[in-house]
Amino acid sequence: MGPMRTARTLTRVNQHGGFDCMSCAWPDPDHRHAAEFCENGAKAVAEEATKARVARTFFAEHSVDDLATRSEYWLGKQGRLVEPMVKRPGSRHYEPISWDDAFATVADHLNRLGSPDQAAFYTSGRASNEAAFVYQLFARAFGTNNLPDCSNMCHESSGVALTEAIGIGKGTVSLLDLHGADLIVLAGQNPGTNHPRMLASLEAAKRRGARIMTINPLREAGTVNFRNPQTARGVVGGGTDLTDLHVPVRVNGDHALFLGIGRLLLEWGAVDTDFIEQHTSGYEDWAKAVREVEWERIEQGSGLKRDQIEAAARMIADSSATVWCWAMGLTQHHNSVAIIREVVNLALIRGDLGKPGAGLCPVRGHSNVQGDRTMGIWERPPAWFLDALAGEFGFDPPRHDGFDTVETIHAMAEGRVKVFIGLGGNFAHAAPDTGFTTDALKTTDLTVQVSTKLNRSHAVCGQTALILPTLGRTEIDTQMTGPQQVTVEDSMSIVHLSRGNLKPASEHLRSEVAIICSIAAATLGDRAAGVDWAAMCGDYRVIRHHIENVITDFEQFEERVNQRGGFVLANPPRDSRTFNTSTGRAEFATSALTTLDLQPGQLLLQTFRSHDQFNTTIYGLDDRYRGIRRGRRVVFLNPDDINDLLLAAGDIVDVETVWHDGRQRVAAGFRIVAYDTPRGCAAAYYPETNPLVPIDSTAKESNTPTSKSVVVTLRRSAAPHD
Ligand SMILES: Nc1nc2c(c(=O)[nH]1)N[C@H]1C(S)=C(S)[C@@H](COP(=O)(O)OP(=O)(O)OC[C@H]3O[C@@H](n4cnc5c(=O)[nH]c(N)nc54)[C@H](O)[C@@H]3O)O[C@H]1N2
Ligand SMILES: Nc1nc2c(c(=O)[nH]1)N[C@H]1C(S)=C(S)[C@@H](COP(=O)(O)OP(=O)(O)OC[C@H]3O[C@@H](n4cnc5c(=O)[nH]c(N)nc54)[C@H](O)[C@@H]3O)O[C@H]1N2
Ligand SMILES: [Mo]
Repeated sequence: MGPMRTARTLTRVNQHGGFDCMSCAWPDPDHRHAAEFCENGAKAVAEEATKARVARTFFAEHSVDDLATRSEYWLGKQGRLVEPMVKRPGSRHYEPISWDDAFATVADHLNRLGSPDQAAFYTSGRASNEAAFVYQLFARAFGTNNLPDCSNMCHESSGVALTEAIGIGKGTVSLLDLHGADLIVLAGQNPGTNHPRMLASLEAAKRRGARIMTINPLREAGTVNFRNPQTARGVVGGGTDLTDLHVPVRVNGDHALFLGIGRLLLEWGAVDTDFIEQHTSGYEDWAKAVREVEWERIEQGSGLKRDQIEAAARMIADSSATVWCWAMGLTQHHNSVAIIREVVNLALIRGDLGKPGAGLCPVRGHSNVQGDRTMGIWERPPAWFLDALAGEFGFDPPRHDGFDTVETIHAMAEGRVKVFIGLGGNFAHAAPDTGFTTDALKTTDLTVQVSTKLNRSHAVCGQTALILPTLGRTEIDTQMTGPQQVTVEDSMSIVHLSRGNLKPASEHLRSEVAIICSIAAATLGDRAAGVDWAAMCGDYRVIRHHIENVITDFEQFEERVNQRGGFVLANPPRDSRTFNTSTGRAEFATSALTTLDLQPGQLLLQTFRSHDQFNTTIYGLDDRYRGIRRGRRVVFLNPDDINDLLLAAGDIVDVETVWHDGRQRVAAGFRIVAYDTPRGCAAAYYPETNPLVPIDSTAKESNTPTSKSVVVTLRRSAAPHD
């Protein structure tokens, strides 16, 4: 970025009057440091503020077929997109197009569809509240609820489980709770890499006497050898252990583990009977079922010995207030909703809701993924939301459910969705079953990507394809009424402002809000006459005013969000132990234990992130916390499994999925790395492994792809290794 630009940019990250770091959704403390960002936040900022540019000559040189063969690392390194580009039917190259012609092209395609449901409007969780609100408004004014988003692949299981259990699809803790906790459980989460600023909170809690338990097939750096991530040296290198107890559960073993813990807590009478009586429903059924689960199944399912489970249960029984944190290690399995409901069950028997220092904490990924959902980016909108939209804007929004991410892919494959629009993200490579998804995207008439940088989704496109380059978070966004600010909601439901301070990467860039409003105006013409797209685009306060009128809890939005630090949305379970469920109580769930039983030679593969990537954006080829240098095609295995398979560390193997639909799914050329992980477990990086995740392998109820439990086999590779 250059030293001056770097200094100017990084000093504004997560500061009052600055921009919200786009690397994760962890909240900012009230008393901020001069450097309220981490190593990986700095990488995310540098990636956006790069001086490299993708000029029109680049597209003349590289066909879409050429781009499709390039790695995400190479694509990302080309720099920022600078002007709108179009790939026309029959052509293999993108060429420049004016903004007005681009908008007219989208409008023309949308208006030619037989039904509005033949279009899908995808959102990645970096979109601001303002962009998300106008985007869903446009989709619904156009006539569809087809609003798939990255959340469908991320915390959807948490949203479903929490809504059923406690009546709100969000976590119930604040930073103060975390700092005041007696015990913090980190299940299926790697904060050292993915939420480094969380480590500072964990350290603060620890200094006040909290204990920390990690539940993970891997001992992840940061929690086992902590160093303040806000110092230059980062996390690794002789620090102290944050973790008091590491529970090496096998991949997908959490349901069995939590049932085992529940059984012990019941046996020991370590339950908060007052809380259970006053605030919950379904306890007796749950307790009866849990008492009946045999220890043999618990041990076999979790991959843990009874004494290991007892140690975990003891730590929970000894805690007066526990914060339960989790992320993708729990949400991306076939039984994720059941797993998360089991976490909630444990929190309920311990009375950990609406109590200081305790609560549920699904740690969100994308910096505004929670806010986007609050703004109505949801394929299954509740009736009250649609009623409020109708009242505010005077049109009839569609009432039937739309498509989520996996349903959208199927609909494209079957020719039921013809136009795909992506507000950010990298659908082609973030979605499961790369081969299937790629074929599906290619059958569409039009794909539109609103993007800051080049990625695979620009190469895997429809007959006509548009790249609409947009401003990033770090950049000054000037509209008719002057510079604009946007708002975001973090993982703990705090809504606050974000304002970029860098000169835009190109004078031709438009903001996401401006792009959506222009497409909407071009498409809808006189339809939805109650919506003034130009007014919203010219002054984002107009959008916030509409949000205030439509969405509960946003009273006096403008005034409150302009207060230092923003404001916290209401959270009934946390604020008053109020539960918006059918019984008005927090609900226990009883779900049968289902385990994935592997045949000899099979392994359970989880696909996760290296320290040098943000989702499909690859910053570098190292993963230094796990000791990996210059390569991403590696597969981590238990040394005994390597022996049993008659292989050796360093061997190159092809990974093949075991699945029942007759399709072959292979990812070739992975180097074996011996690693401390339970028997039968394998791990490899996403998105290189997305070809292995079957499109129909999704979680019950949430339909989330099972990116953390793919049954695979390995065989010696004939492919060259990169
Ligand atoms: N730097 C950086 N920051 C990011 C991101 C990024 O890519 N890079 N991505 C953002 C996004 S969108 C998200 S959703 C979050 C993701 O944050 P994480 O959820 O931390 O991301 P993953 O790398 O998928 O790691 C999942 C963790 O779960 C463990 N795990 C896997 N399977 C199981 C299991 O069956 N049981 C248990 N108990 N554990 C399991 C893995 O070993 C790993 O430690 O981070 C956000 N922040
Ligand atoms: N196998 C496997 N698959 C997974 C996962 C996994 O753990 N394993 N994790 C899943 C999860 S948790 C998630 S959240 C999804 C992520 O899915 P996505 O959100 O779709 O993917 P990203 O890689 O975050 O998107 C990166 C692209 O966003 C664009 N971009 C960046 N900043 C901006 C901006 O400010 N505005 C706009 N308009 N565009 C911008 C850039 O062009 C960049 O290339 O992937 C999911 N897929
Ligand atoms: Mo995510």
